[in-house]
Amino acid sequence: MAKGQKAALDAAKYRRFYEQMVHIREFEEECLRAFQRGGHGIGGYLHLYSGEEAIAVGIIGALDLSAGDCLIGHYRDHAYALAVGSPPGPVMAEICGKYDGCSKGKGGSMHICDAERGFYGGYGIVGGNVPIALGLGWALKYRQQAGVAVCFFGDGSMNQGAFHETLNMAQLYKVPVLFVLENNGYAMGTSIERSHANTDLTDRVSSYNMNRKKIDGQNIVTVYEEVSKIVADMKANPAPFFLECDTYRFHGHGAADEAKQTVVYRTKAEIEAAKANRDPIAIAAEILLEAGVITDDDIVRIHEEAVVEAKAAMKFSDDSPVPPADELLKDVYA
Ligand SMILES: Cc1ncc(C[n+]2csc(CCOP(=O)(O)OP(=O)(O)O)c2C)c(N)n1
Repeated sequence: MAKGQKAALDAAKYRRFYEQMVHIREFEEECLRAFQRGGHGIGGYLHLYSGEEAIAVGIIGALDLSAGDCLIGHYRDHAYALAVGSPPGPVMAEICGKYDGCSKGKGGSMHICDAERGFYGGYGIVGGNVPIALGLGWALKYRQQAGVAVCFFGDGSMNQGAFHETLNMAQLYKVPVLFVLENNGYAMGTSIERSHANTDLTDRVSSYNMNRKKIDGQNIVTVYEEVSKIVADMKANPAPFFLECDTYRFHGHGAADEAKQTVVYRTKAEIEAAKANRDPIAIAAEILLEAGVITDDDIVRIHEEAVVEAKAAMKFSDDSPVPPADELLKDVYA
């Protein structure tokens, strides 16, 4: 649905989606501030999802996690955890390397996980989660469960050999994996023009004879409605699907390149234009206000609640101890 179009929307559902997007945004802004001021334990990696929230929220909102649907992410993974309903405190504590984190502080920002809620984790190796998603989908098929496995990845993954082996096998064996390309235009500082011989990335998978579509990843209504249809079809006739979501990331690749991104690979004007015209939260606000789903007061209240929740998550993390030394080798498999 385009901006400005009136539609009857499920008010409770879309209010919830809007809240989730704002909560994810504020949670990550709190992470960035903590990274920049230091002292909270966020060292090394911190990859923020700001600008891409409608994808995680719309897609996860279209799944039935309690009935077997599941997902695996890549390293830009905080939003997936929050969207499946992981409590923000343990997610923040994990990002900060604390003992009350969802992986006891051993995973960090790139490895948030909540298998009980169907989220099989973030993944630090670019493209490494793609064959694992095939295994998740295969398990559903093998057990004759009517679910789908969702795999989120960026355009960088599409230049890995394992990506192409996985798509070929998924289509050959009709494994119900929804492959979700979050195309934000860059892999670290490399634009798709500099790394893909064919920049039409949906067209790139045509050789696998797989159902595929490209959508606007900034519009929560589009994402939710399209994915609801796709998932219903995948459950009726198990087969994989490739979905390209056109999106943009507002921050640097990681918090560490926040300051130098505009010197190295993109202009400040490009980022500012995306923030002004392609912010999924602003787009949702406009659509939902017009549809009468939320009010201006709701917007203010939701934002304030999100700020309070993010600060409480950081306090939870700050109050948590660092993992004790005798934990170092526990739960470590490789
Ligand atoms: C196998 C492998 N090679 C290189 C890296 C270093 N690396 C980390 S993120 C990244 C870029 C990935 O970009 P993309 O898949 O487009 O995801 P985005 O950051 O845009 O969400 C690279 C090359 C890695 N983590 N794994």
